[in-house]
Amino acid sequence: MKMKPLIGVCASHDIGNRQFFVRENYMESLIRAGGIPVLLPMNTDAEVCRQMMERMDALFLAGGGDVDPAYYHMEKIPECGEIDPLRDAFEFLVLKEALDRNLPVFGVCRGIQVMNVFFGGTLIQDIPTQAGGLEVHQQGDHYDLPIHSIDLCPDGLLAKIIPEKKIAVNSSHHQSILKVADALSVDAFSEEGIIEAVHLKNSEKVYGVQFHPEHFTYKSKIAQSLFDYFVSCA
Ligand SMILES: [Mn+2]
Repeated sequence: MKMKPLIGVCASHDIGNRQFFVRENYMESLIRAGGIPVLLPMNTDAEVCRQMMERMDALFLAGGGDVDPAYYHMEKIPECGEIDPLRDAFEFLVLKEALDRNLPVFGVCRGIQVMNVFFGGTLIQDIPTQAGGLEVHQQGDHYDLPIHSIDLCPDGLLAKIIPEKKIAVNSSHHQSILKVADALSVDAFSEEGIIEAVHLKNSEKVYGVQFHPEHFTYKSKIAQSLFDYFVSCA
């Protein structure tokens, strides 16, 4: 039987309790898609990160806290969340290693933001403060229910994976992309113009979404298809 691809997963970090952790539904969605997800332990040893990605077939960037605005050359505003220097440093290291190897990369929520900052874009540090008080992007609970819709750009990668013009999504983010990196192309917007999906211009296997499809995959083919497509690229 064909060996299933190994999907390196950048997960979360409980700094106080010194634990790495990951939401089960990310792992379930990746397994359902035919991959074997592997939690990557955060570290900043460049050689360890290089060898880690040498063994992986794809990189998955999960949701989490805010990227240090220093990475996009902006002052941190008080409404920006707590930052995690280890997670930031680690994810930028493994993302570079993955791209150097032409591996598929899929980013969710913080993942799309890490991707945009990596390629030179900037972020809205707090949507309620910096984007006119929009509250709809933080639904708080019931993450397997949609809270807003997004419009898929007709020629975008997302529209290729999901053959729809508009889909309903959940939302659990207080940050989003401000300036899109030149290397990235926007694939979906919310009604108010919040960027909800991007992909790398010269690659159809590097992409990210601002919503959380992992909460829907148990019941939605559309949500699962984002993971299926990713693993099929690996
Ligand atoms: Mn949203």
